[in-house]
Amino acid sequence: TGEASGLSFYEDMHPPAADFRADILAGLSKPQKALPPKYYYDEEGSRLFDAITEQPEYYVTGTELDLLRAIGPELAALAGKGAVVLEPGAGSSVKIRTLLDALHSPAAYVGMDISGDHVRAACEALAADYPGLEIGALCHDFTQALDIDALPLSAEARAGRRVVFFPGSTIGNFELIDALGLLKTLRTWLRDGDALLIGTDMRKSSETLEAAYDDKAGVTAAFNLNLIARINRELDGNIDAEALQYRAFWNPYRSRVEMYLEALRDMHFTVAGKSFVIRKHETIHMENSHKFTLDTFHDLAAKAGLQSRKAWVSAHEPFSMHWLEP
Ligand code: AVI
Repeated sequence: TGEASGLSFYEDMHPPAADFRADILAGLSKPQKALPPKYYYDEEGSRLFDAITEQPEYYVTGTELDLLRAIGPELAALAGKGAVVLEPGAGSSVKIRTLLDALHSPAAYVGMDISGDHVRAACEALAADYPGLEIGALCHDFTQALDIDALPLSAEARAGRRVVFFPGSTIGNFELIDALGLLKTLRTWLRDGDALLIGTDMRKSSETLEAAYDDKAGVTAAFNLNLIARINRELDGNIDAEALQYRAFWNPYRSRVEMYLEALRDMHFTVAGKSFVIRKHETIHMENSHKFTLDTFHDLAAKAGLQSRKAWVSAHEPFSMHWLEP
């Protein structure tokens, strides 16, 4: 435990370091080339993602925030007084503020992220605005086990209901088998009476979905090409980003938007000293964004030992929030 201004604690759980070079080389060596989307988020990538959330076609963020505001009183009633909010992958400060403002005198908030600097800064900013709230920050990879009982929380916070908050439909970016694994991991943080509050985007028309993931201003395309630029810069690569065309399409059979970069011509390139070929029209698979119905998500949650207590669906573009209990 180290002291940090305004924080009750900062703990570094030493998440295993990601191996950018090995992961990128492995992805480029697959028959269907694929890059892990977790590497999108360098400084420029995080800035571009924020810009995506402001595009008129990308309904996801605004819809979820409106829904969260609308259901605030119901969330407060379900959480009761003195809840402890735990947020894996602490991301959007506006969403967590919306939740904290809705709850009846929450006892504590614990933010966690794989980047220690990021989570510490985000939690310190929150602490400055919520001076009475016990706030802790954890450098942790939320796909790994975590013993919540071992956190240095006050006695009051230990007694509070735990509400794990996982907004943004981030769960949709995982392959279903990994989404199930993640739900099972989050399930281990919960005792009887605790809850997982999770946002999931829903199926809708292919037009709406394809526009949301390929905005007119080209921000999502730039977000994808930024990972190519990062590979060229950090791994001494020479991929011609100009010869890659971004494409997003709805796959109804797998209920997901799939994002690709397509080669406009044959290309030979090297990354970290290794040679690769990509043929004209061949693609690099960049990301998936799964879309659910209430039933498909509840089935997945049930497999992870989580039952739906309550679900809310936004009135406009359908997006759902779920209150799940063990
Ligand atoms: C972070 N995640 C929920 C986004 C999504 O909607 O799947 C990532 C994204 N990729 C392109 N646009 C948004």
